[in-house]
Amino acid sequence: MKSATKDKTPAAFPPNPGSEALAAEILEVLKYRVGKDTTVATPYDWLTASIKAVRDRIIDHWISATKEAYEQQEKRVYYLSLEFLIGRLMRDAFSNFGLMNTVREALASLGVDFDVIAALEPDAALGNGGLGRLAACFMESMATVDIPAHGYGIRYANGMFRQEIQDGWQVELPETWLDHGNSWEFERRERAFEVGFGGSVESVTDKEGRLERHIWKPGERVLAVAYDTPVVGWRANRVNTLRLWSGMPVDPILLDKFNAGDHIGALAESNKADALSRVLYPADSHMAGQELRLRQEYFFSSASLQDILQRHLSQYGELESLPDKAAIHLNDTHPAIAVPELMRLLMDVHGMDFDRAWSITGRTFGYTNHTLLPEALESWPVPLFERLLPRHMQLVYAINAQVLLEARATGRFNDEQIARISLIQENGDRRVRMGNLAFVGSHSINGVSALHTDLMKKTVFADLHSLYPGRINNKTNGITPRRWLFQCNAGLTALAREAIGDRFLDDIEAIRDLDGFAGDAAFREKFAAVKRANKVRLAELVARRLGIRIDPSALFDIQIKRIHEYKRQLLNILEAVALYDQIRSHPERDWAPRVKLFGGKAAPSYHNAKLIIKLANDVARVINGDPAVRGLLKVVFVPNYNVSGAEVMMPGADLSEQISTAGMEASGTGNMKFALNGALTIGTLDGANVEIRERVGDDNIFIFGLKANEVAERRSGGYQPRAVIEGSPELSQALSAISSGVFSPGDPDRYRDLVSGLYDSDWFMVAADFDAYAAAQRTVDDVWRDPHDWNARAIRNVARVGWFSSDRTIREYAKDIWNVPA
Ligand code: 26V
Repeated sequence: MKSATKDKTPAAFPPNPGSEALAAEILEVLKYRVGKDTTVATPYDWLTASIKAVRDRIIDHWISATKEAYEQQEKRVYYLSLEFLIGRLMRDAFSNFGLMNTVREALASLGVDFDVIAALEPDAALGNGGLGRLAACFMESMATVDIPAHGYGIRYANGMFRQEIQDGWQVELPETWLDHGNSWEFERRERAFEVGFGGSVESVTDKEGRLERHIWKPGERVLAVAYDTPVVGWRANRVNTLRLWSGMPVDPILLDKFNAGDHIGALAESNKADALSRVLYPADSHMAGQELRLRQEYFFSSASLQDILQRHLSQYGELESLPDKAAIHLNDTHPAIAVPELMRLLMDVHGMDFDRAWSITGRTFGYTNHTLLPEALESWPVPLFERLLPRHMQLVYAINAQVLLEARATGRFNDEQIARISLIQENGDRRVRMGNLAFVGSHSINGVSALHTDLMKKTVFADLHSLYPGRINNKTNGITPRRWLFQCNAGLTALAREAIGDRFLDDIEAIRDLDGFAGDAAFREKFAAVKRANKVRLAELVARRLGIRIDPSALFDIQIKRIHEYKRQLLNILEAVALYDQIRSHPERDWAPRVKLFGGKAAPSYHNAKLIIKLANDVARVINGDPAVRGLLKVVFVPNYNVSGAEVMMPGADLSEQISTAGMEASGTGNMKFALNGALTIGTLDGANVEIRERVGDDNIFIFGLKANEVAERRSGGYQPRAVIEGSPELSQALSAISSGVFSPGDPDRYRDLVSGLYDSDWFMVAADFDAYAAAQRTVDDVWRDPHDWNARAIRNVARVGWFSSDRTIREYAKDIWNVPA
């Protein structure tokens, strides 16, 4: 038997060819695979040649890892996710392979600047935000801790939209990341599976008329074609596969229709297939109920399961052992349709009975919940579900019957509770609850922070938790230190190596050794110099993109994440307005110069979120144009925030804004990235902030505001925001400035709904937390005025957040959920 912990391979990179040999390889690729010589090669050609030259070296490791998993009959992990927000891959792969400097030198010897071509690589923005980025960090960590794993998702031709700000408003433009090809991927035409939709279900009976099995006869079929991208772990310990499906028509053109003159109809199937992998839905907070979205979910879940079963069958020849050899993980409910799909494949295609299939299914799946927001919980109208997936509808009913039978048998649940356990929501229109489906089909259901997991047990899943106690468990999120420290912050990485040696490169928790240096004046100086260089880099980005000059000696206060009311960018903007007013009223005071930076995308249909972006830009325009606060306060909205933007913004931050309404942010992962790069957090006791405070210590974080239970109490106990606002002169003043058109001259009504929303309901407790937030910001100013103190606290943050590594998170999944060695 293999031990639960893998033998630690020695900390070394694969053999390095040296820059001369690598330069020769790049030239060879340029000539024979790009078809160019150096005199005509464009920067894109150099990018392609560099990637492919290194990719060739990766392939050997990729093949050997795959072979080894096969020969050793290792259990594999399959991570099903509708989103993988991987960003750029070149730095990741080169640096994990230990070839970063070699490639840089090789290119320099050919007269090519690595940074110039690196900037040309498009972000693979195949995700919305936290959930998608977590999937990307997990893929890298699974390769690093040596787990044989495959990620499965969709190869969207258009990922997350590109955000432009026009006259302060968000405008969405399509992002065509594949325009110059994608040198990382391998198309696998031979790896294609048919996926059906619609049609009808036939029952087959035996000679005695007993039901033998069901056969689904879909009315439509499409092909899912695989595209594979290698995922390189740290020191190339292992190379895993991210397999993304692309939709293709079964028949590219219906010739009979074409010949009959129906040229549009002849291409209809082709267009339908294409639509499946055309766009990523850009909303992460509202369940829109679009048919195409359900089609996408089934498309990739079905193709992935067919692939998994085919691999298992070809290796083991039977399916009983599936749970011992495969752990299939559902990243939120988006692939929850995989539960009835596996049941269908086991029963209808492979002839198992319900009980056998149900036992295998439950032992194979695990499910992670990423949000408690009721409007984000997926449910599909029964009529739509039934029309698109008639056989799955039958199976959902069959599963539901089984679950409700179990629940009733306990004698512990009343009708109301039974109704909440049911997979079918019966009040209003009938809907299939995907969260309940994922829950009952999995042996493990996990939350993403301690607080969130606790709330899952008490709220959405209270009844299911009572029926199946022990299934819910916590796995606090993490981030990969390779991308979020080594690559994005070379300065801090070098400084840490100089101070504490290289151990933290392989075990990020060893960065704890920096803690002692918080009291070392010389080290603090060097640390401050690194931070300053990162702020200069960020200031250059702001100058380049916006033509705004920001002073790197000011406090850089940053809130970057999706725009959502619960994340409370509005609270931050209101504080900026109040501070602006204060500085104007008391110019003689010793104000700490501050730059407030914002970045983030709003779902295109999310009206208030888009209005918040406009407000941030309106406020920025007025404040930045007012000589009375020059040098003391600036506000900047950085357009098109994405992974590459984060890689510059995180290291350049002094203050990290993590100010969601307590109980609403499942975890947050930006909070971890900031802290690891030496920013102090101002935040509520929400999500993983709670655990960050436990680790960095109360003195090294600025916590304010209502706690989750207090928010719940206020909401149920007649919270009156109007009275709260009237009791806060600063907030009243800020709101009346906004209402009177100070920031929207000529259109004073622009923010009427936003402001009246605060007075009349304030669901997100902006008013309730405002004074505490403003006071915490003044404490921040006080600490900032003492740079020694500030830097010491920042160093302690870096030293103490190694635990929030996705390596640690993945090892917990491996041990507690997947039962694989790591
Ligand atoms: C939900 C929905 C709802 C239906 C429409 C499309 C759609 C797309 C995505 C989502 C998922 C939103 C959930 C999410 O991103 N949660 C975030 O997960 C992070 C990783 O666990 C966590 O750190 C953040 O706190 C949490 O908001």
